[in-house]
Amino acid sequence: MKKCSIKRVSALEILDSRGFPTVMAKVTLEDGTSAVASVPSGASTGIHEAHELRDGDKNRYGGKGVTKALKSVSTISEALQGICACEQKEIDRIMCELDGSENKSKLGANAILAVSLAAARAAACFFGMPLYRYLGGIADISLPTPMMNILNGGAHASNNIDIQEFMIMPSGIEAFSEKLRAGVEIYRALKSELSRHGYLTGVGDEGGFAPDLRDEREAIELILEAIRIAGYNEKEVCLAHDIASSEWYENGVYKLPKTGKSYTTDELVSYYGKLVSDYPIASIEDPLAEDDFDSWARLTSTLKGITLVGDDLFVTNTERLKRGIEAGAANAILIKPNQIGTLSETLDAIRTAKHAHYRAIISHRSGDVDDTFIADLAVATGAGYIKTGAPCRMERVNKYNRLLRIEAGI
Ligand code: 2PG
Ligand code: MG
Repeated sequence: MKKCSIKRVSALEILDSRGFPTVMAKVTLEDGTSAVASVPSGASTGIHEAHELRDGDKNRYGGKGVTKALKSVSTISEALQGICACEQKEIDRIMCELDGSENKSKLGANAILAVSLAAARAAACFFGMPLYRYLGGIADISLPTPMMNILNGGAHASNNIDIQEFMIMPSGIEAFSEKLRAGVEIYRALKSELSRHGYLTGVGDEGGFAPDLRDEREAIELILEAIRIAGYNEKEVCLAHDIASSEWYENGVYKLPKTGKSYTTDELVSYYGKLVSDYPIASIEDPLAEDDFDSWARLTSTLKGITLVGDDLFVTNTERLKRGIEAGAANAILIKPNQIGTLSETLDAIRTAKHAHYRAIISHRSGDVDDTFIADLAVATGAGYIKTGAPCRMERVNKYNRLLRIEAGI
């Protein structure tokens, strides 16, 4: 038995940032090294995501308990005994085979991913390496630009705004710490601006403000004003949105649940054209529904120069991504490890994207955890961008703080 072989895997039901149960797994190696990893959970989930196994017992956490997933981890523990923790592909292959389903519905992607990530972390600890170094090798380090969601709407807030995310992207600023500082200063300026206009400054699920506003244009204008007040310009900081439009889509029509407006696909395409010509918007995520590859392709050839990010469209799934590349749908993919359920498949999707010159943006979930794995993943893969919320609420800020430590080498 090698010292780095897996001795046992255990798991615990912990809570995510919304107070819902989630899975933490602990991988212990033969030499006594151990590491834990926890998995996040989405609210605006794509229908093609890997399955998150929940108990469904309404008497416990309203059905959201994960004790079945904990049982899966016990099954996984037996299957992984004696496997070297640095054999990530083998570990992930064994778990997928053990599950045997299309979408990890038998063991649960939440159980499988927690183990997959904890195994990688245990291997990094075993070798005494920082996680990003273990995952990325000796390549030069490049820190990602944060895409900070400073105003929340859609499924992440109970305000009257249908667009899910209003992000700022300090891509025109050099160092990560300075990008972060710009984000924080703009966030603070936005808070003052909102108060000055008499709006509430409570926050949504991802730490962005969540006031009732006149409409999305007012939200954008308040953010642009905050950028200016904080002393930055549009070359340094631009805007990005996650529309999360699959949440609106019903029988060929986009019906906005909060405002009651409705759009056809064509109307929505021209709406985006107008928005990007009126405002410094660099990136739009999920502008169209998750299965409409044709309209996505049309939008991608129409909105030249704009990053169009497939989240629900691709669900971190290499096969769906390949279909998109073939069709010319989108030019970027959002990477959420829990959409696919293993680290190896996550890395595959990133590799496939890079190969096709699609941008890969590493992302948190709206229900996140006190685990910073995605920060190391963003550095290790040189992804260039990370989406991990506002500089507010510790499950968001912990990723930023981890990146500061990596940048400083501390
Ligand atoms: C998204 C994510 C993260 P959720 O849609 O991109 O911001 O939200 O985790 O609710 O799917
Ligand atoms: Mg999204």
